[in-house]
Order: sequence, then C-alpha cells, then structure tokens
Amino acid sequence: MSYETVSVIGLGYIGLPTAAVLAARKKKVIGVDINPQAVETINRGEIHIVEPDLDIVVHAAVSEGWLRATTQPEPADAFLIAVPTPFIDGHQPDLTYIKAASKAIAPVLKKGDLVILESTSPVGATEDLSEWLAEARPDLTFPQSHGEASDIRIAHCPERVLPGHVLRELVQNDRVVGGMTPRCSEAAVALYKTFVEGDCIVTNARTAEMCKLTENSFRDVNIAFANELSIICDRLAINVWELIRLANHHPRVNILKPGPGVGGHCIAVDPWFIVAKTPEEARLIRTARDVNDGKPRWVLDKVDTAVGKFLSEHPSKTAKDVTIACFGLAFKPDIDDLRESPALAIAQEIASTNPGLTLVIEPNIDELPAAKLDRCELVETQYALENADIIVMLVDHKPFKIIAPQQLQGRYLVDSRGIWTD
Ligand code: SAJ
Repeated sequence: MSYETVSVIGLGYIGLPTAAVLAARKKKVIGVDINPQAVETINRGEIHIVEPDLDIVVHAAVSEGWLRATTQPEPADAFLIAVPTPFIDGHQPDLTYIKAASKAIAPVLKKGDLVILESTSPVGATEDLSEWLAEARPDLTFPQSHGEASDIRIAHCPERVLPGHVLRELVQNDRVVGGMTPRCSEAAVALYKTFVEGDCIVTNARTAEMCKLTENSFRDVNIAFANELSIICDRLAINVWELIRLANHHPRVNILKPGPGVGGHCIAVDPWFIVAKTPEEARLIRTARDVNDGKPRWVLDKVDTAVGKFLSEHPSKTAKDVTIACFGLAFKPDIDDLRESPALAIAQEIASTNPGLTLVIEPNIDELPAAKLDRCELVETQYALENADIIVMLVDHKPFKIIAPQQLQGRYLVDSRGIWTD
C-alpha cells in the first residue's frame, strides 16, 4: 500500500503539524480547512498557530511544493480527519465538525481510499463517520456492511502529542491504530509508518477511541487527587508540595502536581466523553472533573482571605486601595495558549470583583485578549512585585521560578502552583 497523495482535513494544532511532517517525507499533501485566512497563511509558507519549529517545517514543505492548502476537498489516496470535538450543553460530545468533514470529503472518495479519524472522539464516533460516508456515497461499500471486502477502509488513530512538543512526539510516540476491520488497520499502519518511528499498535476502532479518552482521564484523575490533597493539606497545615515529593519517593507512587485547576482543550474535555456514554458507571471520572473544575473557586476564596487579612492589618486602607497581581494566564507553563485556562478565569473573576487595581503578568503574550480582561493592566514582573499587595501565582512559567524570595517579602501570597512555597 502506498499513499502518494494524502489529504489532511482540519489544519489546527494537530492537522497542520501532521500535514507538514507527511510533506517532509515527500508525500503530496493537500491540507483542507474551512478557514480561508488559515489556508492563505499556510500557502504563503507561514503558520497561524503557535508551536515550536512548525514555521520552519511548514515553510519548507510549501516552498518545495509538497504541501498546499485549500478550502475545498480534492481527491487523494488517504484522508486524515483532525477537526475539533468540543462538548455542548450538559457535557455532551459535539460531533458536528466530524460530520461536516465527512460530508465534505464524501464526493471525492474513490474505491481503495483510506479514511482515518484522528480527532479525539467518544466511543462509536468512527462507526458514525463511516455511516455518514456510506449515506453520502451509496455507490461505494464500507466496512460496517462489507467488512474486509469494502471499497473504503476506515480507522481511528487518536493523536496523543503534547502541545509544545508536537513535532517530536508526532514522530517518536507510539500510535494506537484501530481499524474497523484488520485490513483497515493494516492500511492505516502503512500510512503512519511513513513518518512514525514509534510502534504502531493495532486494535479495533472502539478500543482506540476509548484508549485516548482513558489516557487523558487517567491524568485528570491523578491531578484531581493532587488537587484534593492540596485542599486537605491546607486544612491540616501541611505543605502539600513537600508531602507529594515525599510520597513520590515510594517506587510505586507518582502523584502529579496540584494547581489552580485543569485547563486546555483535552484533559478538561475528554473525560466527559466517557461520562456522557456511561453516566451511571463513570463515577470516579466524573468526580475528578468536578474536583478539578472546583479548584479555581477554592483559589479565589484564598484570595478573598488574603485581602481580608491585608485589610485587617492595614486599618487605614479600604478595598479600593488593594492591588492584586495575577502571575500567569496561560493554561499551562511556558506556552501562550489561553484557551480554557483556569488562570485566565481566576484573573477575570478577580478583576471583576476587586474594586482596587488588578495587575496581570504573562510573559508569553504582548497584549491582553480583547474584552476578556478590560479591567486589568498587563505589566512586567518587576512592576508587579513592587506594586502589588497580594500576589496570586497561577502559572509556573520559567521566569517566575527565578524570582528571589526577598522580592516577595511583605506581600500576601496565594501560590496555587507551589513554586514559592515548595
Ligand atoms: N496540570 C496540573 N498538574 C500537573 C500536570 C498538569 O494541574 O501535574 C494541568 C496543566 O496546568 C493544564 C492541564 O493540567 O492546565 C493539562 O495539561 P497537560 O500538560 O497535562 O496536558 P495537555 O492538555 O497539554 O495535553 C494532554 C496530553 N495527554 C496526556 O499527557 C495523557 C497529550 O499527550 C495529549 O495529546 C493531549 O492532552 C490531547 O491532545 O489530548
């Protein structure tokens, strides 16, 4: 099986790096995205997302003619779908983008083509995709009705790369490949083997879907355990950071780190796909989500307590005189991504309730997102350290870790990441 032309549908954080890596292996890659600005940017050899070194790889792929972007699907030998799967009201998975992608590629499908769903999906989504394709193309046969003899092969191969390390992890990580039939898996493995150095491990589509959800739920449950410990330790006057460090010396214990909550578009979302399918059974997974979603409120209560202490120790001051500095807005350290960030939500809430000045320090952005933080000032670290009464540590960015303890003296600290109280 050889795939000379590969189409990647959805040129976002996963689709664009995957398209670029395939193009670097001298596959003709047609990238498809509904956003014309993204398409234009890519065709200029530039990128519209932030990911280390991606600009260089995309620039080379476009200028050498291996990668081209378009808004309209074109015929190809393999189609790789990497569109978003958010949730809607009540934490139900929203498959609208997968459905739209399947409707868009159906007209250009031909006998022998391979279709891979990479988007993180609830169990059963690959079968749904195959059904939508079959409805649109009654002249072709699909695995759900024709098994190994089908004209089109369908597989799920979830992406598992870590933002910030995407190009390395795309190549080095093992891949779980879940075909709707063994032949579908074999076809998908042949494609991934063109750029994956890790193992391609074969299973069925439903197990592959559940595997991705399991990985992110495992991390969510572990972080929820750490977050719950931080709340318990606060009650019991124990330093949770020291406690976790000590416990992790045990050869079979590995507790992750507490924080202000879990952000991003993966770990805070994917566990809900399991809960939505099996609400009665997924009790621990749901509780972990609730614990992590509740952590920003707990941090805000700590800020209120700090403000109360400050005012009782400075009787000449009123709430209007209190300056609060929020260190970090991104959803995790050393990135500029503010999507679903608990730090951003906390800073917004502080800014909307604090009658005094709210300062924000985020070394990875140049301006505050419009309308989101209109009552805040984006300032440099030094200015915040000199002017803040209350310091709220929200994201453990590298530049914050080197702040000397004497620079924090006399300030009221709420350190949700434990970088100054470790
Ligand atoms: N976090 C903590 N404590 C920790 C680790 C993380 O509070 O000890 C928080 C982070 O601050 C952040 C959130 O969790 O707010 C998620 O960050 P992350 O680094 O754990 O994960 P993501 O969302 O950037 O990427 C995850 C990865 N999944 C796993 O590690 C199992 C990645 O491999 C997946 O490809 C990605 O989700 C995805 O696309 O699903």
